[in-house]
Amino acid sequence: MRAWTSPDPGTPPARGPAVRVFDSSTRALRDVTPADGPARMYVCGITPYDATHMGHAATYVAFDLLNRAWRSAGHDVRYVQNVTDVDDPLLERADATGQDWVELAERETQLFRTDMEALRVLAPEAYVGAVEAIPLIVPMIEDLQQAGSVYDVDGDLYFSVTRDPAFGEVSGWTREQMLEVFADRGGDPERAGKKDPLDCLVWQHERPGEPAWDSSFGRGRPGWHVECSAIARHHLGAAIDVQGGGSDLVFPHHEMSASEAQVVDPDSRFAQAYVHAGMVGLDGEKMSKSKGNLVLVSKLREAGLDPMVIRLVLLGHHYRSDWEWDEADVSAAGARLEKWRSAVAKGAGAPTAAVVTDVLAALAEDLDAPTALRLIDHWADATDFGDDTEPGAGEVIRRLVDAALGIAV
Ligand code: 5CA
Ligand code: ZN
Repeated sequence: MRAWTSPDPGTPPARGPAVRVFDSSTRALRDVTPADGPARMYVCGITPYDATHMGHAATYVAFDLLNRAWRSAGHDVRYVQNVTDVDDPLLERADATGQDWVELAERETQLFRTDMEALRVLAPEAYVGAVEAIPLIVPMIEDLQQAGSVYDVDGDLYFSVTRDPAFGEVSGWTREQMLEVFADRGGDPERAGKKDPLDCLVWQHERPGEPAWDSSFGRGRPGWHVECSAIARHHLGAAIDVQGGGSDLVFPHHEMSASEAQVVDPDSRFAQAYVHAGMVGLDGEKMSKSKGNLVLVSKLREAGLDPMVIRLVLLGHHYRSDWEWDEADVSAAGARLEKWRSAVAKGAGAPTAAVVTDVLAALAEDLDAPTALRLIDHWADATDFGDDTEPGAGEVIRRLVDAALGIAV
């Protein structure tokens, strides 16, 4: 499907260093310099209802920082994102509210696009819906069948997790930990007839009143995890650099999709790094559609808030930390943006060379946006205070915050 309109990625005033990010799988920082060719990144997209809340926005802005850090280091980036435009929660929401599921998904996906544009998130090269990907997903399930890792339970097809010797390595969790959350996160550990309670659905046969598509294993629809492994594999190949999403996807989603990919392509680890953004909360709980405690990007935009202020609020928290949306951060970010804008507008300003180096270094070292913001603050304060040593300093900083942080001043 169509992505959103990408902002100009800009060019930073200097080249940035090699990029390292925290890999959930090895629990260490990992150099994600692509071996050859472009960096390949797959980030799990929205299930299109109740979009775009601040948790979604924070996650996509985090991976936008990675995209920009790679570009600053001189790499091209192939970025792919999906839209889970058919799945149980979407169908349930459509049902509960008397809407057509296709219309609901299209409307919410469109809203998400406009929010991403407003937040100046670089668009993926391929933006792929689950429905349109069914012709890719079915052959992936056939490949899994060929590999002897799929079995039938009353017409539904399950993936045998034990067929991947590396199953468990993405999350590093014990079976007990996995079993504890599996049911809450779309799994069905209790279903009779499964070989292992952790096995996951790859194809669900047609249910009355639900959408279904033809396949070599009968009419039905794909399971969630195989959607992402099939889309990533088709658009990026068997071994990608970064698999990304929020930390709620570590298990089962990223564990399962990696295992499915690795069973089909046993010679490659699916992703070099599994990178996860922290959870944004509100009033002491994770912001989530199921709880309904949402702050929507579009609502704040409608109320006249500058999207760059929203982006600055998000960037003020390290992407890996869990944090709470707090109205007070909005006015602080507004003041910060004003300060930056007035300093940049002066033209001449405080020296920039060290600022440029340090901001790019902070972002290349696990996307440390809070440090980058403080460095820009110091420059703006010095400039505001009257330091006009460097002619054209404002333009250098404007380019820097545009390309590296996605902030238009
Ligand atoms: N469609 C699937 C991924 S294939 C999905 O998880 N959709 S979602 O709409 O629930 O979430 C979209 C993205 O936002 C995911 O990467 C998810 O991890 C992230 N996300 C969801 N809630 C939050 C939150 N409260 N804070 C941070 N990120 C979140
Ligand atoms: Zn996904």
